[in-house]
Amino acid sequence: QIKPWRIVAVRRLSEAQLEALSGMAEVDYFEDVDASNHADFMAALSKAHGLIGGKLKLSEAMLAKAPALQVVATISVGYDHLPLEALSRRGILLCNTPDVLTETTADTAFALIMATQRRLVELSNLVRDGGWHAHIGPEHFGVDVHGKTLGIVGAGRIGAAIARRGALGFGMPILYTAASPKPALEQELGAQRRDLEALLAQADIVCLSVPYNADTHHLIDADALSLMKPTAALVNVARGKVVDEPALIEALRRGRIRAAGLDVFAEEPLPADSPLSAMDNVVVAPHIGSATHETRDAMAQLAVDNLVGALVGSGPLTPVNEDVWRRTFSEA
Ligand code: 8YV
Repeated sequence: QIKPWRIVAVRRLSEAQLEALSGMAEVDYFEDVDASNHADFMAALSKAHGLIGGKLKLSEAMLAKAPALQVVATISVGYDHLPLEALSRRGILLCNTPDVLTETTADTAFALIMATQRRLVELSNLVRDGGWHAHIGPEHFGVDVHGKTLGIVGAGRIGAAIARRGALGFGMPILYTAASPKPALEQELGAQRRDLEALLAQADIVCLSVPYNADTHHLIDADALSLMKPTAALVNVARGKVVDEPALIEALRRGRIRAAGLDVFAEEPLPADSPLSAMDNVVVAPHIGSATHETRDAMAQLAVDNLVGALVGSGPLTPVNEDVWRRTFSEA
């Protein structure tokens, strides 16, 4: 049976999802792409109509070598790793996977908030290292989560879910930044909108959940950190480059802020010699925001549904550059 479509798939698809794609297209599947198989990947991409994968970096130079490409379905809600403007110029549809990961990522943010406030990793290591000799005293105490002021930088879907956990679960007053007011959060949670400077000065825990783009690059820099309370903690489930990492390291070293809980970093994987890995008041996680079995499967399924829907013409579920879909596909 001649299959009209060629698809390149990179990591994270289940057998069932791969079968669904193979039923309607020739699929070149790569468990991962690195220097050892990049030439094979580019050869496959040069013939591909669709590309699906998780956090796959696609440069404009790579795009230029994919003349038949029509749809890119990223298995992620963030798409800062993809050249959106170049894709749109080429009339290539980009789809992402919002919503299905919102609650899991908000759970991750709260796991970091709890671990950071209560020094969980540091004290777990103390027990493991045989350091628990006597009664745990003030030198090992953490600080409360309940009742503390939670500042959400970026009250989008994920930020709102974090705010709900804080307000409804832990009785936390909520401050938030957003391009426009969020009446639902204000009515439901009593959340109050602040500009960034005011939020940083008033929050006990500052949680970053903004998309990464030119406007949010190094949004949290040395000046921003200097506005925070010395007793405050910074939690980041957005993107590493939203924070000026050297400035954060300096602020932590000098005690300008008390602690940090980080799931994302300027360079990933985080270099083993990063000071962030060696500080007791910093909890680090390997970008596991959406990394549960259930959620990653739902994300991959949504990406498959996006890709198939766009190619067969029934339409994507969650397009990013929807105008491309309207302009290029729906008139086809
Ligand atoms: C993972 C994320 O990086 O969805 C995003 O934007 O950052 C995380 O969910 C993604 O799942 C990788 O595919």
